[in-house]
Amino acid sequence: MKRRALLRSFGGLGTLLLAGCDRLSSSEWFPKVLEAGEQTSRSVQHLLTPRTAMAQEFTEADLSPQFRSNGTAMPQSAEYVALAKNSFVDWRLTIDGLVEKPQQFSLAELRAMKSRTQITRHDCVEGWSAIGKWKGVPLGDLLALAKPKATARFAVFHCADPMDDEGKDFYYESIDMLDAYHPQTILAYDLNDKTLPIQNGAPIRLRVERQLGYKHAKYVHRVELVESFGKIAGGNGGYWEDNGYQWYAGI
Ligand SMILES: Nc1nc2c(c(=O)[nH]1)N[C@H]1C(S)=C(S)[C@@H](COP(=O)(O)O)O[C@H]1N2
Ligand SMILES: [Mo]
Repeated sequence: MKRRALLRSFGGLGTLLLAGCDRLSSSEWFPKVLEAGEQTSRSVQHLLTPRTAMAQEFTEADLSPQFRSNGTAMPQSAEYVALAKNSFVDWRLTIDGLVEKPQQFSLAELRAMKSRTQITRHDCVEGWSAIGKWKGVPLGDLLALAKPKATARFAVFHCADPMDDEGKDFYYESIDMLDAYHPQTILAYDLNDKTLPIQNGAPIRLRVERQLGYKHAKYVHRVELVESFGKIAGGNGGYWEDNGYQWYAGI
């Protein structure tokens, strides 16, 4: 009972903070869920941390001469090779799992949707950075169409590139719903004003700008909403996480 009362007053504080933060909206953003009262107290802890801030954006003058490729440069599955051969005309993005309305999108459909363009710096833990211009669909817009269930806590990105010789252990990644709805979290189809090259994740790759390079899943073909990722692959929420890297790779 005590705890609930505390949470309630904390929720009130969140609303107050929110009201005072309207003017900051260009540098910070707040998910709509904050206005929903019931969820406010849970989200207040995010307000008190910098999770809602925008990643730094750069100008054309800052662009790296080229955006290098790291990890997989050409997925080896027969399915991917066939899709690539036909310019991804037959490729589909699936959004499923804990959603009311599972969705499928062709590349043309994604390109016809409202887009976001951002020039950001990519930081790889292997010791290199590059500034690139990304254009794509905000993941939040796609999730809005799929209508996540209340139990959905993470978005899992399933990729087309197998990481083992048997072709079974595919690259994957996951982020929480706060990052999923962040305005700079996009599924990018263009890099530096050109169609995203295969070496950088064609036909679409995740940009989750407040996290390190390995979170930016390339060759994404399925976004699955889950309550926990414990039963997926090694159970740690990502290919590199299963190999000892941090799940939350914030910068
Ligand atoms: N599917 C997939 N996504 C991936 C990787 C990968 O090997 N496969 N490598 C990750 C790592 S470690 C980095 S630094 C970036 C590299 O992106 P780039 O190839 O566009 O430079 O993609 C990330 N996403
Ligand atoms: Mo990386």
